[in-house]
Amino acid sequence: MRGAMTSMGKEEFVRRIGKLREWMEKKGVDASLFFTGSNMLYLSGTKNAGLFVIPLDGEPFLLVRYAFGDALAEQESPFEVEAVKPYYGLNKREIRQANLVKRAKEILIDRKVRVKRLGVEKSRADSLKEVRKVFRRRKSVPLIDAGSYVEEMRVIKSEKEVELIRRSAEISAKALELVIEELKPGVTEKVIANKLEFLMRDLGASGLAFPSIVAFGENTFNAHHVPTERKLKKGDLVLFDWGAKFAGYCSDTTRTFVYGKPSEEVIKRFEAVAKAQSEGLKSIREGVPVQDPDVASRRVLKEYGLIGEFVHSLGHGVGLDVHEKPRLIVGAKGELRRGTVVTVEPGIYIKGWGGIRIEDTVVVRADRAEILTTEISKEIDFLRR
Ligand SMILES: [Mn+2]
Repeated sequence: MRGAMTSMGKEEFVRRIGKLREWMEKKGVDASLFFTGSNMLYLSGTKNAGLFVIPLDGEPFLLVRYAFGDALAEQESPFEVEAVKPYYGLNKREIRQANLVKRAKEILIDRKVRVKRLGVEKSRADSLKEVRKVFRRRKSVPLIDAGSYVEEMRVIKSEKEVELIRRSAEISAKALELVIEELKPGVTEKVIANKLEFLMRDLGASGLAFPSIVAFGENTFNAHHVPTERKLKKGDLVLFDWGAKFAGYCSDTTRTFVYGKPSEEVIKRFEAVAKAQSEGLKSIREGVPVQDPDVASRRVLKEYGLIGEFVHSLGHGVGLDVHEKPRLIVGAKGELRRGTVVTVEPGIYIKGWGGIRIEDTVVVRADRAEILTTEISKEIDFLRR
C-alpha cells in the first residue's frame, strides 16, 4: 500500500498554502513548484503526483503522469489533478513525453500568470535542470528556495499532526509488545525484524518510518544495523530501533534490553544511558536553546566516563519525514519552539562489546517534553523471565 494520505481536511492545506503565499508575496514569487516528496505531501495531501503548482493567485493544481499516480492523487488531495499522457507511437519521431514542467508553464500562461520569479525546492538539483530549461526565456527566471521555507513551517506541528504521530507511536508499541513474544534462543534478527514490520502494517500503519533495526549481542554496536541471520543467545543485548507511519506521519523509538540476566557491567552502562536520556528530556521546554538537551545528556555520560562513546547527536525533528529539522546537538543555534516534535536518543557504542541506545519521540510543550512513545518499558531486564 502506498497510502500517504495525511487525513487532514482541505482547510488545513489552505491554511498552509496561505502561509506560504505570504512568504511568496514578500519575496516577489509569482508561482511555486513542488516535486514529489514530503513538502508536496504537507501542502497538498498527496505525494503521488509529479508536480504541485501554487500560483500566488488562483487555485493550486497537481500534475501527474497518466496512470502513474493520478487515481491516488485524486483520492488523497482536495486540489485539482491533471494527468499528462505521453504518446510513444511506432517510431522515435512520434514520441511525445509527458513533460509536467512544460505543462505547468502552459497552464500558468493560460491563466495569465506571468512568472518573473519562481519558487522551487533548491535541494532537488536533478529536477531543477528541467525547470531551468522550461522557464528560461530571453533571460532566465530567478529560482527562489521555497523548499526551505516549507521545511521551516513543518517544524511546528499542529495538534492534529501531534495526534497522528502519537497514533504511529501506539501502533509501534503494540507491534513491539507482540514481537517480543517471538524472542527465543536461535531466532534470527531478520525473522524478528520481518515480523515486527508485518505487525506494524497489520495494526494499521500506512508504511514504515524507516527500515527496522533489530540487533543482537555485539551487533548492537552498529547504530544503523541491518538485521542479519545472527541468532539470539541467552545474555545477549537486544536492540530495537523502529517506527511505523500513520497517515504519513512517523514516530521513532529505540529500546535496548538484555535477553536473560544482565551483567553488572551492562547494568552500569545502561544506567548511564537511561539517566542521560531522562536529563535530556527534563531540559526540554519552549524557549530553551536547541543545544541544551544534548549538552544535558552529554554531561551525564561524562560523569560516567562514557562521553567519548556518545558519537552522534541527541536527536532530530520527526514528522512526515523521520529526519527533519531541528537537529538537537551541541552547538545548534536557536531555541526550541512549542509544537516541535523531536527525538531524544542518547547512545553509547563500544566496539566488540555492543551498544545501548534509548529513544523516545516527544513534543515540545510550554513547560516540558510530552513523550509520545510512552508504552514500552525502559527496564534493561524487561525480557527476563
Ligand atoms: Mn531517531
